[in-house]
Amino acid sequence: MHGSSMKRLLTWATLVGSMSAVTQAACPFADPNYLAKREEGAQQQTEDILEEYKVDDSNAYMSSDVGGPMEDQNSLKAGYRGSTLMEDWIFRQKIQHFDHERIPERAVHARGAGAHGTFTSYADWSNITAASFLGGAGKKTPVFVRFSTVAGSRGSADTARDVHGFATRFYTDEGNFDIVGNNIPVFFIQDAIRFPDLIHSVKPSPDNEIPQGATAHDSAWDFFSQQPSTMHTLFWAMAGNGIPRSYRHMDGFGVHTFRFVKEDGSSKLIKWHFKTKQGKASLVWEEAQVLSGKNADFHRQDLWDAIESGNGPEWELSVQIVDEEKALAFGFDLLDPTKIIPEELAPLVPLGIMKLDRNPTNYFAETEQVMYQPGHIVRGIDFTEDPLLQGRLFSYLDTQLNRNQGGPNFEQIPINRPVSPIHNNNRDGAGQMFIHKNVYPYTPNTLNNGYPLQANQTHGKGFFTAPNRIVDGKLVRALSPTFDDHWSQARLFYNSLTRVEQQFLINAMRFEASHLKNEQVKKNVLAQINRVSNDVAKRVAVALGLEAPAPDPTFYHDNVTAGLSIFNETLPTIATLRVGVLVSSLNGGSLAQAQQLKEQLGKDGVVVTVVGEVLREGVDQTYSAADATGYDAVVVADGAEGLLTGKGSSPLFPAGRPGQIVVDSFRWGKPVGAVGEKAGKALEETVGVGRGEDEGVVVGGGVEEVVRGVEEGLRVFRFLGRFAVDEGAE
Ligand code: HDD
Repeated sequence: MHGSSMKRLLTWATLVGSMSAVTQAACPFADPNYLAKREEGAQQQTEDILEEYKVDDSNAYMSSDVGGPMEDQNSLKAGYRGSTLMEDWIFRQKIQHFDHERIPERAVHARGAGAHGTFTSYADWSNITAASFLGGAGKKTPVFVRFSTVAGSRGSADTARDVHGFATRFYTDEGNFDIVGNNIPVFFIQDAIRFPDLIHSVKPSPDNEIPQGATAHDSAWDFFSQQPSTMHTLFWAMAGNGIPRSYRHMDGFGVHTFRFVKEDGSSKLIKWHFKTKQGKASLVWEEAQVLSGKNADFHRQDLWDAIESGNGPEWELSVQIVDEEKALAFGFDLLDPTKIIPEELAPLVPLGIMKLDRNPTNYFAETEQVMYQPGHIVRGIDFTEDPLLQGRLFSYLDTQLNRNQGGPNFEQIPINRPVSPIHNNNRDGAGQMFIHKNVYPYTPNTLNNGYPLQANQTHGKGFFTAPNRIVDGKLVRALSPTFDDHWSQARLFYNSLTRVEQQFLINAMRFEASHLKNEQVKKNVLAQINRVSNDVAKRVAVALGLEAPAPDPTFYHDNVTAGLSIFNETLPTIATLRVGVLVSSLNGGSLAQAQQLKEQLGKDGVVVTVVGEVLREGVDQTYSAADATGYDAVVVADGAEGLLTGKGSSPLFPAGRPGQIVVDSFRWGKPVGAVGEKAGKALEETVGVGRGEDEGVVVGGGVEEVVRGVEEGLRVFRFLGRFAVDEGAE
């Protein structure tokens, strides 16, 4: 038995022992089954908690929904050519089921992908929280994480520029705990009552449903510019955070300030951070746009493949901790979800590690039916009065009712069930899965000896809210004046980026604003950006052919903070990154070299795809299917030079495709390499630079030199020197 589980059992046994002296009959925890079930919950930790619900069709005969055998797949007719009979209930059952296969897609975050994994606590954190999943070194808790984009519908492309959802469920031994967060630590609005307005403005136009999964339209920017609380989040989304390289290469945040509550009831304010162990990385915008067409499933595919290859992604779960009295001490309000706490003011305390290592068995049953709620908290964690969070506590519960066709039993769906036992007086409802034996489903009762008893902190570990929390005040329908500054932190974010990232952000704003038709909206947008930075406003204005606004300096400052740039650190691992090796399928030497490259790069977990004119042994993909978006780096093998320069044009692939793969890779800042003199020369001709002339271009050497160079290049990930920056940019 796991050490901490043993300790847990002892603790509970001791508790039960002492309670039995009080009143044996009235104590639910004296029930040996209760303990066994609870312990079983803890034991299941690393196992597949859904195993018992899985259906295995191998070696089975087909049966109807009520278990009778089904013979064939023709409907029952009056004669071979006759009409179908109403009495054909097999037909009716099958078609009826099909007609009801869909549940409403999520109103937001409809597009997503999920995976199972485990959270392992680094230590016993009872000095800061009573949350049991943080209660021991090495303690393991199963998790299910769903990543998503916000605006697009269920079939939209993964790489649309958007905030990304990062929702995590911990199946703790004291119930389900969800962190329903994003990959951006702040949010657009400060009061949940404005959420429908935000979403109506970013969703497609109500008349023609255009554009899908994109904010480049008047209504979104009209709202952003009229609701300046959006500025900070908007700046994050316009930078690389809106277009991550993969779900694995982004951080996650709980966004709101929450509370940690200790056994003694005392509490502190906290913010949740999931820090990616893969390193942060982002696509470049044009690449993301091409990907939307070439591979709309890019992110879900990446997550799936990484897990299947045994390289499941990891995140370190950390918190920033602040004393309750300091909620206003930093010059902004910790209840305001548009603010970060700069790491210099409250360092990250790493609590444990989360690893995702198992793909779902069934997308609908798991990823589509998982129903997260910020209201799913466990003992030891509490809310704050953040008005955005408060509103979410209603919205998610309500939305799950809608998604479960009005039935209240959605928590009984396998992916939503806790691993701890459920005992309460909630009854009936559509799709009730439990058969309750208790015929006295009310509290208080004497007829069932008081069961199920109400828990309290001594018996059954009761509280969900910090006992010392005081909430009072006069009724006001307004936001706190401490929420008023919408620009200083947007500027802090901008100041903290590298120069090229700043340019990417400006380019993104130019792209979005260029799609605006209404002149007044454009001017309003510039006015808001100008409150953050005159530099940004001027540079966006130039592209729009509008006059640059005069500085509006009230919120200007030169402060920077750590940890916000995506590009200023190298990646800690290159495992699972993808390299395309371009060969000529007909050239044996080229193929042999590709194998060498594959073996050597494969040692570090890099995934190599060999691309040739036709599929044959040693060739994984054809040029007709290949594209620069499919790889993080490309290498031209000896023998492919003719294809690259276009001399070897062929009907087997679109004109110029091999050269285009190299050119696009180079333009998008990826490492490119070529083995040997001839391939090296062809690569130089194609991208216009040769050995030593550009970082990240490795030409002419042998296989080993190219492998080394490409690996170094992958760690850098994108060579920012290749991107043009506005002349005179500050
Ligand atoms: Fe939300 C889904 C994250 C504000 C209402 N939200 C949803 C999901 C994520 C977030 C990750 C997808 C969960 C999944 O994968 O199933 N939402 C956030 C964050 C917010 C936020 C980080 C601000 C800090 N959301 C927010 C507000 C409201 C909602 C203010 C409503 C007042 N969100 C919803 C929803 C969704 C949802 C309509 C759609 C599907 C669902 O809940 O389960 O209720």
